[in-house]
Amino acid sequence: MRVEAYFIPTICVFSYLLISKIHIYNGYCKTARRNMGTIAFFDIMGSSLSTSNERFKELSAQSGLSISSIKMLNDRFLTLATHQDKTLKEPFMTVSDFESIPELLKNPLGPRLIDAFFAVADAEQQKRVYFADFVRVISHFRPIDKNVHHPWNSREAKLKFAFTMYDLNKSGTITKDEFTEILKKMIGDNVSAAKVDSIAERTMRETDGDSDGSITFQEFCKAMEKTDIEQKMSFRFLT
Ligand SMILES: [Ca+2]
Repeated sequence: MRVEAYFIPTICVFSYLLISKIHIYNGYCKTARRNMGTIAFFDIMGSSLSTSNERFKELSAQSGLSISSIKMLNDRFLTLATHQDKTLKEPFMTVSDFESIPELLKNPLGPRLIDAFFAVADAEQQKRVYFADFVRVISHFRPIDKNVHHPWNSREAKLKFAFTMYDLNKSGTITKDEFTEILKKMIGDNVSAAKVDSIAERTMRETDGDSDGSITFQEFCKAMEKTDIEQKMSFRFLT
């Protein structure tokens, strides 16, 4: 098996979980919104209709997501965010909001998935995920637009996101221990410790270009060079 294959399953697990959850919720929210009426829906956001539209347009330019996808994500976000910043009048999510999603708790990679949301700019420091952070993380799973550049939705942004999943202490490099920890969670208890170690050993050998014991983002990109990350990390419905 090619070495980058071991980096891909995490991405698949992550995206599958996240997206399927949104699918389920999308159906639910459509019904809820129909019941509440559009105006009530915007009232919940704590901002006027026109402010919301302006903001959605901004997020759309950054992420490449369509306005309707952003509205769909907003529905999802509002059902999850139980906190409100009183000054900004903006809802935000904390770790406990993410932990209230049973599918995330059940998944062995759950804590990593939650971490990924807090790894985006500003969110980590404040331990808060605002709607823009939420959109930013999800937009990594949108197919890339070849003609227009969207900063949150490029090949590099996708690779960076995948890299962050393995860089547990956010030092900017992946060590063998970090890789082993994720690998164990991915392939479960059915594989012997010796086998896990030999996979980790081989992955490090083939990815760590200068053999200094850790994988930099550049080395990671090199190993993923031939990987169709656009295809592996994209969901056609997320437009
Ligand atoms: Ca290295």
